[in-house]
Amino acid sequence: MFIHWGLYAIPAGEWEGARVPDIGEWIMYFARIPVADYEPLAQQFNPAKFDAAEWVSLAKQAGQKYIIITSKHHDGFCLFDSKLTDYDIVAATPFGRDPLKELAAECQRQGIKLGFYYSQTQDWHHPHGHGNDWDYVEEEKDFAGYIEHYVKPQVRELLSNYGPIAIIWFDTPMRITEEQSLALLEFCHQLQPDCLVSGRLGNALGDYGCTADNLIPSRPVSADWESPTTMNETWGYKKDDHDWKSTTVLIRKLVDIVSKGGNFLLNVGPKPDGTIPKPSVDRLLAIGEWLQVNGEAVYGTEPGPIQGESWCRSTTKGDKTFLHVFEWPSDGKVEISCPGLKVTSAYLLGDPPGAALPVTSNAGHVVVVGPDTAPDTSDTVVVLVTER
Ligand code: FHN
Repeated sequence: MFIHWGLYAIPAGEWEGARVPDIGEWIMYFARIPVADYEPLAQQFNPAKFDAAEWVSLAKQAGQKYIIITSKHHDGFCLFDSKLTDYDIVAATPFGRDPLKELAAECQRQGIKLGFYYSQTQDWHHPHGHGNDWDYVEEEKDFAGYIEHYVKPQVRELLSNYGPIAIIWFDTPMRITEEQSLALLEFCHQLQPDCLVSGRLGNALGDYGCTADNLIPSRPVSADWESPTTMNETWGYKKDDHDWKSTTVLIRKLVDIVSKGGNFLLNVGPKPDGTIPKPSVDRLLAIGEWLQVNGEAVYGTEPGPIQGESWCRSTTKGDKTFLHVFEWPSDGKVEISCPGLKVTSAYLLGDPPGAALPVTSNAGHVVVVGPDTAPDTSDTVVVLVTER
């Protein structure tokens, strides 16, 4: 679960009565809002309905295995208690609590990993951070000093005060130099050797790769990678964005990504009151229900041998190949050509689970006969037990 939450949830895509196009968390940039006008949003930030236990439990019900939350996005507002600035949730808002502390405790309690998004280059509030050229003059900025005396100490706080952190998710590297990226990478590893550093640290450094937003590669990728994905068109909450992807689309994205060896980092943009929008909750719960039945074909699997078909995807684990059928054939006859694939038996993971299906397997041509109508219109998983 990716969580984009910050002051931008208050304007929610609208500034001075006008809609601001594009992604919600960029409102300060797109509307060129001066720091002096944006900063006071903090006085309104009072998410009384925020409940860390509920968020973590939702992620778990959705079948998600890790949470990444914005500790500081490009607007510079810190969603954690930082000694480096007063522009943080504890010092600057009536809320006065540290949600990252509460989430860290809940993640420990409920047994799920926690990571922090941190915008290392862009900071539109800090006079020396990158990106704000409407309040400050880019050429006059001491970017190196900002990295050394602000970014690093904040990263130290994040990796010292919240227990074990699974991932530090840097983003939009832009002007960061190779030397600065490398120093940050080593710094994170010194502080928490088991913490992964995202590939958006910059300069081709980091512990794993990340696709562009909402992008899925066309073929399997053998390195470790992740695809960050929105449920609608924005990361941060926008009240007028109702362009929700359907549950079927999201399940198929998850499966497409896993069938190519990646992780799905699916975003929610909570509201300023601390609640997660209902369309997001509904989709997460539906994905979780699908995973309850079909999780075996997702978790801990590798890309399967059948690739490049539009109607299906495949994953594999041990002696099983999981065929994910998106478009179920109208006669119920599922046919695959896959050289070398020798199938000894087949069954459905779902409805009715485990019942053997008639199967023939000749020289890599496999035919499984299932029901006439799709058992699951999003993705029916046929388990092919193979000869090893
Ligand atoms: O600029 C950000 C954007 O606001 C959002 O955080 C996404 C998430 O992957 N990353 C950047 C754009 O790629």
